[in-house]
Amino acid sequence: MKRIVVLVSGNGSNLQAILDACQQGRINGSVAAVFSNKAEAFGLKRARAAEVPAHALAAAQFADRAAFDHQLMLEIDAYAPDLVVLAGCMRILSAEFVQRYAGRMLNIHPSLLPKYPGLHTHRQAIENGDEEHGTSVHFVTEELDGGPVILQAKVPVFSDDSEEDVTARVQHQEHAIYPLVVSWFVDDRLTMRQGAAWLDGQQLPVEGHAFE
Ligand code: NHR
Ligand code: GAR
Repeated sequence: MKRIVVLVSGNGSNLQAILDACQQGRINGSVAAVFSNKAEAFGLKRARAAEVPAHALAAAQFADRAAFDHQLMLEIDAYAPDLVVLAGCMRILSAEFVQRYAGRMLNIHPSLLPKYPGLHTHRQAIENGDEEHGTSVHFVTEELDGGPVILQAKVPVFSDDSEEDVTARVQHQEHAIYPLVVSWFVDDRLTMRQGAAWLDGQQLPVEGHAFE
């Protein structure tokens, strides 16, 4: 059984989708531990409810970013993960951290990358009058939200949508695609090579896998 460590900062609904998929056998692995940079993150409660070890590390208790990331790596490595999953992790990770888990760290970002890296993606999609928005699962590299895309899901944006409407529509898709991509990884179908994502030995296009 492959071991997954999940990093959250907040609600943890994507963590929940992954926990559920593991429990239901849709992911052939288990969540070994959950870490948060916010002690109050609801994701930690979800982990404990699933009897998964849950840890909070407060950035304020470390001298600098390097010290925080170093401690986080030490604690993650104690669980010997095959895969590190960022699920609403709102803290930017250092190059050292990214290199340690290169090729075995995934993120879900709420936009159709390369559009809208960074924060406030739903607001930007609405303000720009986009008719289409979505979410992307990608390998994490040193370039923020710039690693190779594995899978995207698209949603429509309607003219009278609020930011909450769009967020809910996007998150509904996230809960379907993130467990699927994690299952590909734990089944050894997915790798990162030459700066690209590969599924079943095929290099994926820049927008990720396209379902037939
Ligand atoms: N780290 C690296 N190196 N590469 C990525 O692609 C990363 C990453 C860490 C997190 C998630 C990302 C997203 O999906 C992610 C991808 C936070 C911010 C941000 O600006 C931006 C992107 C993402 C996550 N955070 C503020 C910051 O200044 C918030 C302050 C804080 O708590 O750290 O870091 O959108
Ligand atoms: C998700 O929609 C994820 O795409 C986004 O935050 C939400 C977390 O929800 N990630 C980012 O914005 C990263 N900067 P969750 O905690 O309920 O999984």
